[in-house]
Amino acid sequence: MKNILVIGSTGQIGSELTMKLRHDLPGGVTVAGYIPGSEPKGKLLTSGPAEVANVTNAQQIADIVDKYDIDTIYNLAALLSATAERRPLLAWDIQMNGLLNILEIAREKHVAVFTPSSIGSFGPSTPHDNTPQDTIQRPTSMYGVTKVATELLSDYYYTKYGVDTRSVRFPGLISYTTPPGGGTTDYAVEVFYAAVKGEEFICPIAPGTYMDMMYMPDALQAAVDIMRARPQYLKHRNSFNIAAMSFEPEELFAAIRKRIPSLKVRYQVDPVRQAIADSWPDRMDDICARKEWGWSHSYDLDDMVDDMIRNLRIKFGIEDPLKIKD
Ligand code: AKB
Repeated sequence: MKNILVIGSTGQIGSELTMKLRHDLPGGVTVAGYIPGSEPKGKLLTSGPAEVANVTNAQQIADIVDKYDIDTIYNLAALLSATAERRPLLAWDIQMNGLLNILEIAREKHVAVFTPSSIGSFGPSTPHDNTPQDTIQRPTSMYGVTKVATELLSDYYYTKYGVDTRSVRFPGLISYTTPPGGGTTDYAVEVFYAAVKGEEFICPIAPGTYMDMMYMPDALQAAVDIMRARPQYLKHRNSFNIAAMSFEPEELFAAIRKRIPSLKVRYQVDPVRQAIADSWPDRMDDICARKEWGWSHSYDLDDMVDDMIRNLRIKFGIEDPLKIKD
């Protein structure tokens, strides 16, 4: 992994993954791929090359691969679960036709491909507790349908053509750099913004709804480590369960209130997001990722809450009230 194209580099994962790859792998080039209207800004723009890279435009992607001698593509272009329910045809176009374009280019030009899967690849008939690596995957959302199909198509290109495809099933990702948009797990990010700014938080997910979650630094490390793993140890490829923490809204709010007691929450459950959340695992079993490529997480709930609050306060120039008292 030396010359890398990150498609979707201005999104929640891409904006941080691009910077990490540039920092951790300085010998090559990491190209920030974006679509017009979501141009990279600041350090993301100044620290390396950027190119328009629309997954639905195969020629555009092929040209970038040739221009920079790309050997690895991180294909992060996707509509998240709630948006995909509103725009299922667009979700299919980006997630499936886009993926097919990338896999064909990868086959012709010998490029490795990472396309994330998700807890969304599971459905109501999947065992919800300790969801095994290999189990029933019958999702009921368009997002889930595309994620299962992504896993299958990526494995197909590996077994049929030898394309080096690898992936992880991300939990809900919590981060402070770029907000997510249109996901079911977004509440677990949005509540931090409300807490730090002293605003009331309207929660779209009902109390008692458990979902897997992960802090962004762990997710980024997983995305790098899986692509650098020794292939002879990989029994699975697309896609590995990875887990870090599982909580329901009240547990998260209690952890935030330990640091910001004034947090106010009102529930206004969104039926679309709630139905999706109810169909997803409560917690996944990630033993295969641990055994096959040494996956382990660093952040638990308390570490993550501390770091999120500290960084959002810096981002918004808000003093820590406890520090002021000292
Ligand atoms: C979503 O909520 O749609 C995503 C995911 C878990 O894949 N964050």
